[in-house]
Amino acid sequence: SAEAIVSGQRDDLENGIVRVKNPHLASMTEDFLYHFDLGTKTHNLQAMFGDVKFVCVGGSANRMKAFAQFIHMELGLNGSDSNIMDICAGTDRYNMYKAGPVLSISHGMGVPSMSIMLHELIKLLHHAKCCDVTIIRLGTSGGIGLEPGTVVITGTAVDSFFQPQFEQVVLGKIISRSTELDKDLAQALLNCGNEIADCPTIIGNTMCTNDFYEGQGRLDGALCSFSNEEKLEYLKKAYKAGVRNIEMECTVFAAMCHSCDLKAAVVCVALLNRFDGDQITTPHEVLLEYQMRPQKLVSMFIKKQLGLL
Ligand code: R2B
Ligand code: URA
Repeated sequence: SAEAIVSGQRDDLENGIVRVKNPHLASMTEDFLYHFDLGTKTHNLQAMFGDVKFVCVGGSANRMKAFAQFIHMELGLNGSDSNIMDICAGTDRYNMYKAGPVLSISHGMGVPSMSIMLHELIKLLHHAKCCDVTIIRLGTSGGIGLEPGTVVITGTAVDSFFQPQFEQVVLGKIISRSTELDKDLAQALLNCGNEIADCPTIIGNTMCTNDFYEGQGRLDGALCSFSNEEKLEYLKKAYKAGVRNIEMECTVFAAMCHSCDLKAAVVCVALLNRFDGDQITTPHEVLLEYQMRPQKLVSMFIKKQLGLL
């Protein structure tokens, strides 16, 4: 890759410390992570985050708070899980919670929101000298040819053309980055899913789009420029390309984590089968149970990694 390892970052590589790929950072006297309201001058990031081994991210602030409370309980940590505070309380852009070695953060909806969060998160982990970190996105998605409630662990994150790449416009030019994810991590997560009752789990490709409606071939948005036949043709083409679910962040997540050598995985539950419709009318309680599936799966994985299972 054109992004060379600059001196200093070579040591980080050897120590397993989370790396950044930006030669300008080393010469900054202060780094303020604006959307977290955290900074290298105002906070002792190493003391606050140095022991983090697992970072779990997801779109919704409430769900990521619930996950922090859930994993706090699952890991048998001291103190009440209801005392978990939002570390980013100084801003309402993202919410962040810590339970022992697990950091739980919301990233909002869509690629731009995810990428801003990841720039600041990866720098935070780097400044805190965190080492051997695993990062997992826990999310929701629309399934293609799947029973609703199926958990999809992403094999390959692909764009709307089914390509394993993330394209970003930088200085008026398109930069393309690989969306490779960790194969062993995906397999280990699949094994966890298979051990949990009522948690159908598969590995499949996940398509990332920049819209929930037209961008995902939905007929029920405020605008729609295609027919039902054209929609089904596109979804069938996606299925043939190995795509099993659609969401809105996986490519940038995979690309940024891959660039910084972070072990990464995407675990999303499919809320509906897009061959059967577009609207999500499943009862609230059923949706809540579906959304617990990635959490239970990732909790089992973390407990195994920590030798608690
Ligand atoms: C899944 O769900 C959200 C849209 O409803 C989006 O953030 C995503 O990737
Ligand atoms: N999230 C998405 O992005 N698409 C869906 O269909 C469901 C959840």
